Amino acid sequence: MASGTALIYDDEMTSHRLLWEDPICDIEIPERLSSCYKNLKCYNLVERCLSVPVREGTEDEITLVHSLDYLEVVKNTQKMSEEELRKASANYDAVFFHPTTYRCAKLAVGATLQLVDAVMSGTTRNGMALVRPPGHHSQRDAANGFCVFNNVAIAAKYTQRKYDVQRVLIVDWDVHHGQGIQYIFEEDPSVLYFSWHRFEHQRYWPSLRESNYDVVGRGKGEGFNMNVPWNKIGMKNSDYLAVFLHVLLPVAFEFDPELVLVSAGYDSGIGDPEGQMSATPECFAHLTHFLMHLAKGKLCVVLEGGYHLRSLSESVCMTIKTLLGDPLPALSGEMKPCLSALESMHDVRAAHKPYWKCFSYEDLTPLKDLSTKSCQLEEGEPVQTGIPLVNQQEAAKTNSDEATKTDKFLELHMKEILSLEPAVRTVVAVAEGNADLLPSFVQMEMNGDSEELKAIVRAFAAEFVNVEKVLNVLGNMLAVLEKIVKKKVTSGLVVSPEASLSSALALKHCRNLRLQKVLCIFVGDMDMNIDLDDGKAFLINICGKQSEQANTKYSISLNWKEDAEGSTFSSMLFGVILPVAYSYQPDLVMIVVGSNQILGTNGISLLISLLQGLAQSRILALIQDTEVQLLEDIAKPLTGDITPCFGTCTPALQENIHMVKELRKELQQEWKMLQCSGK
Ligand code: X5A
Ligand code: ZN
Repeated sequence: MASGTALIYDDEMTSHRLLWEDPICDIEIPERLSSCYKNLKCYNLVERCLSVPVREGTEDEITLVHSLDYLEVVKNTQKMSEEELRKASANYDAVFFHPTTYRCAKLAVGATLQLVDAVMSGTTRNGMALVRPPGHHSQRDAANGFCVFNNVAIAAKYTQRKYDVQRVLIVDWDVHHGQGIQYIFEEDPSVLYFSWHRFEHQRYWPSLRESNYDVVGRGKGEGFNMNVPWNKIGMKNSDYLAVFLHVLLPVAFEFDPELVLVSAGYDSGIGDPEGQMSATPECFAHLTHFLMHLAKGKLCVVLEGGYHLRSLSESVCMTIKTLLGDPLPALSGEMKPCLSALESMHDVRAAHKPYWKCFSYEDLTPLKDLSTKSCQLEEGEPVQTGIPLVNQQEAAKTNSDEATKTDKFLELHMKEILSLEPAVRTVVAVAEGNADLLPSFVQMEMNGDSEELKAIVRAFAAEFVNVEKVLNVLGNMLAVLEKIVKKKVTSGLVVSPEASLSSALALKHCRNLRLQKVLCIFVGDMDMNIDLDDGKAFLINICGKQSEQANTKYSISLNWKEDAEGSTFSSMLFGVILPVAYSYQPDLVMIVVGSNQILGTNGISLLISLLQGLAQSRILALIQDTEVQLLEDIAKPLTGDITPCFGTCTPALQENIHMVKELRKELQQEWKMLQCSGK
């Protein structure tokens, strides 16, 4: 299995720049690239990546997407005077050419292909290419929106040719619609294109009818184009998360791509003058983390937009840290999607209901008829850009005030979220009896004979103190728990024949350690004697047996029928467990795995791996079984090694579907991240 993260960057791509005054284009500056690289160095991330050199994309590669005529047009800009460059630029919407533009655009293509080669050949697991000019607006015959060649679209076609890949997923989290990518793959079912974008009922650039949610692809490609329009500015972490959980991820797992490409624009981040959204840098860590679970981890992130230098460079760092497998900072902010986001989510889910099994069981009220004029521009109504045209000076001043405010905010915010991070990503383990059961990559805990901890164990479970072995395991477990809480390590794994007893003791000790919120997840049928009354823990019980207990304020039960690795497992994961977990915002996740394996090993490792988005990746796993395979499947994701192999094609089980539906209905008021409709 491939490991490591590739980073592709070259200073030369900073030579392309705007030579004249143009208030629309003057945000696409060379410093966008250099400030990202500088910040990566500052976080010591450059030396942790495999540095891959750039190359030029060849004419054959460029013409996988673009016409020969257009290639000639761009080529000809090399020898133009400034006056001629101006004229050539004016042929397109929001574009500028420089004598080095052709060279840089070829490097941007080549850098992207180098990344794809590193990942597809298995040299690295994933990676990021920092490129300029960006690509997603450019079309077969046209430059558009600062974009010259469509780097990501070319990469998708190139991969399909060279590596005989059937399915590629493109996730476009740039705040603009990558209409160029949409046009290129509109009729192609082998490339699933997902884009969210500032839309404001078609009032925001590029103001296209075809950016709306009801445009789903054509011909054979019907259902393989997903547009999520943002009709309000100020979208937050919870809005982005909700769209991932309820729109993109269910479809992406069902599509089961062999490669994921990200059109990674960070103009969807806080402080950006174009996007006007509010997502903080760690949000991009979470988006990246989710995507790392697809295509066996083959994830290529390619820079598109992003115009607030601080926001852009912090978000890029968060993306690369996550690709490297670092623990994730907790997602900040109130976990409640706004009404406008809920409406967009409802609409796109309804539009895609005919094409995806994951939506086919949902009650989605029919769509509004968009052929009516309701959302279209009035004749002659001005198209809005990021900066309102009225009173430019005033606007420029407010914008720069805003930008400085965001700078200050981000400085504090990054300090805060990164100070919470454990020094290293380590997993500490405890096994009763023979330690050789555990995979070699975890570190053993030997402090269990601390008298202080033993006293706690004795006080807790007097009837077991005569069993020396149990006393040791429990003492060791408490030592692991303390290390996690004190941030000496990230996560821990404890094999205990008494998982139920261990979990009760662990939870009690969490209270001693003053943890406010512990998310407990029990998998398998086992006795639970944990005490939930003080509200400092929340229990999700995944069990095969029908439990008599009703759901309460502090616990829910998921009665799961038979093996759940198939399509319904994803509805439980993205439809219930993760929304509840993210809404709860725990300080620690404790997962207890009983011997009755109802999820299967793949299901367990996927669950554990995804839960690392919570509680700064602090997870204590308690395992009753000593089956070596299970231990590995649990230990591996805890080390940041994501290798889930996820079956998708099992038929949905009606009982499970029904259970998930009822549960969602029942819990939506309390757990807002479950919501995915404005109705
Ligand atoms: C790549 C990108 C934006 C163009 C905006 C023009 N382009 N108003 O973010
Ligand atoms: Zn953009």
